[in-house]
Parts: sequence; C-alpha cells; structure tokens
Amino acid sequence: MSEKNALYEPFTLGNLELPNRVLMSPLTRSRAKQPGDIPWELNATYYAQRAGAGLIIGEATQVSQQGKGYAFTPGIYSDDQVEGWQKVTKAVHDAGGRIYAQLWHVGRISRPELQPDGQQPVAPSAIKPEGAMTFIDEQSGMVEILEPRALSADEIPGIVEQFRHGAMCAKRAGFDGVEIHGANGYLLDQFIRSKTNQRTDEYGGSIENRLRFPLMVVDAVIDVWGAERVGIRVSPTGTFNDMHDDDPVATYSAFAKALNDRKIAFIEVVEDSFQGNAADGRPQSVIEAIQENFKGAYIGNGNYTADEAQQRISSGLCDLATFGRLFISNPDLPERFRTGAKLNDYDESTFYGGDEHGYTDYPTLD
Ligand code: 8OZ
Repeated sequence: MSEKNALYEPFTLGNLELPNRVLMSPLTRSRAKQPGDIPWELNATYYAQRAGAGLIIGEATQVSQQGKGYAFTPGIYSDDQVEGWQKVTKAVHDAGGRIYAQLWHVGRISRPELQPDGQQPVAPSAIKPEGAMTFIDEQSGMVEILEPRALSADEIPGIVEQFRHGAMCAKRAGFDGVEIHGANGYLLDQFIRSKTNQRTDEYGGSIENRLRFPLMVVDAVIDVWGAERVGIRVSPTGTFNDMHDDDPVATYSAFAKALNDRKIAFIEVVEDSFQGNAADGRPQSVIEAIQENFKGAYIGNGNYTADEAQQRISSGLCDLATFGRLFISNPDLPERFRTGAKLNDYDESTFYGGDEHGYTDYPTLD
C-alpha cells in the first residue's frame, strides 16, 4: 500500500465495514432548534452532505436533560428525539454513509437554566471549573460555569441508566453504533481525571475507583449494542474545561486495559485540540500506553492534515483519523483529500447556533 492511499484502504471497525479512514469527528453545532432538543430536517441535510466519510460520529447528544450543558444541542432520550434522529440516520444511509451517535452527559459543564427544575449541575466533586463558559440561549452570550453539586454514591447507578436508555434510543433511531463521550471535561472525564475527582468513596481516589463509574457506563452500553458497535472518546491531556490528570500514562493504561478486556471496537483519542492542550505536540507516551494496552482500533484526532493522517496510518501510529473543522467547511472532505483539491476555509462565527448559514451551505466540488 503506498502512503498516498492509506486513507482509502477500507477498515473493519468492530464488525462494520468502512470504505475509507477519513472519519468525521463529533461536532457540537447547536442547531437542534426544535423545542425539546429534537433533531430535524436541517440536521439530516447537514449529515447526509457528509456521508462520504468512512464513518460519521454524530455530535455530542445528551442522554437526559441533566446531561445538557449548552443551548440547542440534541437529546437522545425522548420518543420525539428518536423520531428526529430517524430522519438523520435515514438521510445518511440513503446517501451511502454510516453514522454513530455520541452519548453525552456534561456533568458540571452546565447551568441551572438548562437543568431540570433549575437545579444545580452535578459532578463527582463540588469543584468549579475555572474559566469554563457555556451559552444558554442566543441572547445572553457566553456565561460562566458555577460550582456544581457532588453526586451522592446512590445517584450514580441512575446516571448509568441514563446512558443505557440513551443507547437503546440510539438503536431505535437507526444509528450504526455508539461512541461514549469520555473526553473534554464532561461527566465521564470528570470522574476519570484526578483534578476533578476528589471523592473518598468507591468512585474516587485510586485509579481503579475513578474508572468505576465510566466502566459501569461502558458495560451498560455494551449490554445494549454488543461491544463491536461501541467506542469511546478520551482526551488524556486536554485542558479544555479546566481539566488535568496527575499521571495520564497510569490512568489511561488502566482504562485502555479495562476497555480491551471488554473488547469494545475503538478508542478515539483527542491528541491535540483547538481547545488548547498539546502545546508540545502529540502526547506520545500516553498514545503508546493506550496502544500497548488496547488491541481494538485506535482513532487519532486533533488538527490532522491529510498528509499527517496518511503518514501516521502508514506507520502504524493510528488506524483511522477523525477530522472536525475541515469537515464543517468541506462536506466532501474525503474526495477533496483524494484528489488534492483546494479546501474551503471555515467560518468560526457560524460554528455554534444560527441557521443553515455556515452549516449546510459550504460548496462541494463540481
Ligand atoms: C465545543 C462547544 C461545545 C461543546 C466537546 C461537546 O468539546 C463538546 C463541545 C465543544 O466535546
């Protein structure tokens, strides 16, 4: 296989055949504007335009209202949301594509305005994320995240059930599989990493304890889908949402091993991020630790160019790559990479919220 073609070698992810390795990242776009956080035709059009991806990983999708942290993000827990997603999955399948749902609970990254009955958002520990912001509607601009309430141990199985229910809804909605959101400072990540998990019960302290709740979620989702259609996204060194872990090699070696024991299909690793982390380049020691312990597919993410993705796949540093911002502005990204065509620039002012402008109106090649 020549280096040039590495992105176009088919890949079997779990038991799903992918025609290429140019995957679309989960991307929050805040355009599920139907009351009830329901996806609709505009979202279906957007995803269908991007069906040339080896796999689309759908945007972060809350498994409950408690799991919501930003305005206009879609949910996957009500019948109406399932019906909305059916439009999306049908449009993608009709266009020849494949799409996974990303199951999400934001934990502390929320505001009472978005929570059931205006309640305080929840987290492993009552620690305010310094500098973290969200938006709650189109008028207020960015607003600060406040101190969350620490979950009691007996609330945790109920959150696992939210994920199980979300996984069942994703199945009814016609998705091809699911990715669990374990990255970027949201609830699972808050449990995994040491800075945000200061608990002294069985869900905190040792690495084994910090991984307990995330692995309960993984097990519940596997019950619904089977391990072959389950993956997880992690960001071991990401600092977005005021995150940090004291020993990411140890934490993610243990997590990767536990995920390997469960035989899930893939780990998607945020190696570098527009949200700011790997200033010194990709965190090679953590990447190696994950790969040594996990024998399923390794999906690399973070500011990849086509060349870098080709080279890293060819040299075994990752199996597949996900692309985010480039997929926003280039619906036909795999075709553009393949032909060396010029890429459209993206407009950051239309990333979140708004309408079809900057969402479904980027041009494809003639
Ligand atoms: C940017 C804005 C809002 C949410 C993530 C779900 O970082 C997100 C997100 C990103 O994973």
